[in-house]
Amino acid sequence: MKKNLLILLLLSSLPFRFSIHAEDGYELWMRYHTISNQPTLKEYKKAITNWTIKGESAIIDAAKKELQTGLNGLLGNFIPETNQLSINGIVIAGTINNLSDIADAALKEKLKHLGSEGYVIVSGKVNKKKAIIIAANSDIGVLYGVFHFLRVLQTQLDITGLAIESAPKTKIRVLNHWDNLDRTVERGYAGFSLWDWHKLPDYLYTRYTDYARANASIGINGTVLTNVNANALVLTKDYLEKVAALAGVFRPYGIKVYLTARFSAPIEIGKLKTADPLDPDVVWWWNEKVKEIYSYIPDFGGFLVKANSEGQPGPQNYERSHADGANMLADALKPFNGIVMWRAFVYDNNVPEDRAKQAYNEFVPLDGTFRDNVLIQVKNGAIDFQPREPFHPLFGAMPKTPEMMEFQITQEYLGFATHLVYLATLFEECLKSDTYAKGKGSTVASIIDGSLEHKSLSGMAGVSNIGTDRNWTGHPFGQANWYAFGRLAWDPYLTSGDIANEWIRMTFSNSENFINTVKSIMLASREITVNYMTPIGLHHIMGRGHHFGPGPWVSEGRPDWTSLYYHRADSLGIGFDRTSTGSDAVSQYFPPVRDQFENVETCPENVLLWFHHLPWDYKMKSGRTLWDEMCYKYYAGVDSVIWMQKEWEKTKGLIDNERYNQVKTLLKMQEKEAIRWRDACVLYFQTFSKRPIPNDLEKPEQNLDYYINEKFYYVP
Ligand code: GCW
Repeated sequence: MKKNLLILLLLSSLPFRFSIHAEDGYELWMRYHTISNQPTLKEYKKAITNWTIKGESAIIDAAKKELQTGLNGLLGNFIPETNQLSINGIVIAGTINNLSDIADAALKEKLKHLGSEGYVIVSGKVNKKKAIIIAANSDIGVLYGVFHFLRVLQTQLDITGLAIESAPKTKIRVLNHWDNLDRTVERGYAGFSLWDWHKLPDYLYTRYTDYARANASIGINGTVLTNVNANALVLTKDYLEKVAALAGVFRPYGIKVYLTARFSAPIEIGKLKTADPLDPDVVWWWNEKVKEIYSYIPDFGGFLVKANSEGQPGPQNYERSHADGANMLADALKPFNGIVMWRAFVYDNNVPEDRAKQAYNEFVPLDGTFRDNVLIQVKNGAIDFQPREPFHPLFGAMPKTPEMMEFQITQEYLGFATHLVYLATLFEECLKSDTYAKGKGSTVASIIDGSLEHKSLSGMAGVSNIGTDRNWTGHPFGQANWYAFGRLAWDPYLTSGDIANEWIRMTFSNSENFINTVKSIMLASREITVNYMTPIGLHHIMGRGHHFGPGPWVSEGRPDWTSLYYHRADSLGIGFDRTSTGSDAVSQYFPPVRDQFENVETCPENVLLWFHHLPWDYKMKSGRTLWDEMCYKYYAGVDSVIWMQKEWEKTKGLIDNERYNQVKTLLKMQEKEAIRWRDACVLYFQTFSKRPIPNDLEKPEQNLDYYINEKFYYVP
């Protein structure tokens, strides 16, 4: 006993507090390790001596636990809970009702504008003693406020004059898990599904709670547990009991559970002959099913539906529209305040139309016909989560319907979990895009947060990158994408730089040196990936099916699943003509965006080949030919991965060796894969351009056949 004490004392007196366990990334951005900056620590210790959270509920209990754990960890010693309000340095949290004795008029006034999830954090005085007050209109606001306050400490901000007000700008902030009931995860690269259906409802891993904590800490308030390529089984009694158990774990963190509804469920598990949304028996069946779901999960969020897309059943199987299908489910959910998130990701291989145009063509005519508890969930781009896509033309084109964003956090098309790609810059680029739907300033952000058309329903979904890997996301930097998604769902106007700054500080270190280096890697990483995968607007040229690595030669199967369909390279040139002389997809954008894309002179070069088929010797702004420019981009991509490695090496010793080495190894792998991308693409496109790789660039080591014949087995 004495010996143990001695070891503990010794450890706590070390200049940095090394944790006993390895830095395996499990703690995400909620590490709460003791602040190593001594002046800051001293200042915080003076300002925070005690804490109290008023109120009683499961959410308040969660807030208490978090604040206690966070303060103890960050300040390096036990910070007691107290009932005594006349002490200096107390942190007081609660709903405004529970704080009515101490809250002044100004505070009450502020909260009036912050809604049910917002909060304020202010430095003030209570009984003439210095205090920090975290106040909200509801318990969940208190929990969000507590997380924000801990973030302030984790990022080592000044806490002397706190005056923070925050409220989410979107209402539905959900992760979409493409998790199957057998625990495989579609497009999942971080192990298996977190949901251990076999052991549910009885066995509840602490990981479920940590999942909820992590989400709540960034304001995520919902989770769709199951794959959009849905299995009706999850709607049966046995599974609903399991879902209810998970909902019970998530509830104290303000996270609602949603499920994917397989449109043919009435046939598959209901023994009906049809799933026609206008058939009275089908309507009855869904009404009963929804009632049953709410008997298990009283705060069930609703359904996410992928219908008539990539082989999924839907209303069109019965000659009904997407609105008929969505409304039928919406009516069943309405009495319980449930919602339907109906996906716009639809395209048909029997339709000769440019795939990029199909969602718009199908949905725009339906604007105004959806129930008020339906949101249309639109992917950021019209094709499919490519490294770079122009924003989806549907944004702003359905003014009478709430449109929510679907981003993909999991890196299906961006190198899986071996590539460091900070996606916040991609998200930001899309959110900031001006659709001109109602003139200048009609940004995508203003559409999905509902402000442009004064919508009360709004939301953002992120296809999750989380799995059973110890560090949750496979690549340690995958955590940043989960984090950034949550922060942007809360406030789509945040910048990727500010988010990176927060995340680095909380996840790794507050050392300015470290932050600057790592932030520059993160902010550059997405463009680097675009360069070695799909520069100048190329898209969908990944390996067949699994989408791992390059596959510009993929040519068999349904046309819109081939690469040839997208790059259209021939002896004359390359690119998909989507101007008025081609598929005319540009016409789906509002002017002046339409004209900007239509005109080869004004079309941004980073999406040039998305909209134009251009000759190999087309003159780029750099003065180079298109062919040369393409080569330089591919080579620059690889060179930049080497640059990322050199930068990362500068951080050795600034953080723990475990994560340092892990990232180092992954960057090496990324280099290898970037070279494969570069060489395979340059060699393949060269068969059309018939031009040499510019002299100052090294020649590929392998020939094209080598890359075409490479086999990858059991790619996740
Ligand atoms: O990106 C594609 C994926 C599919 C996915 C589909 C979708 C869930 O390759 O795996 O299916 O999009 O978003 O529905």
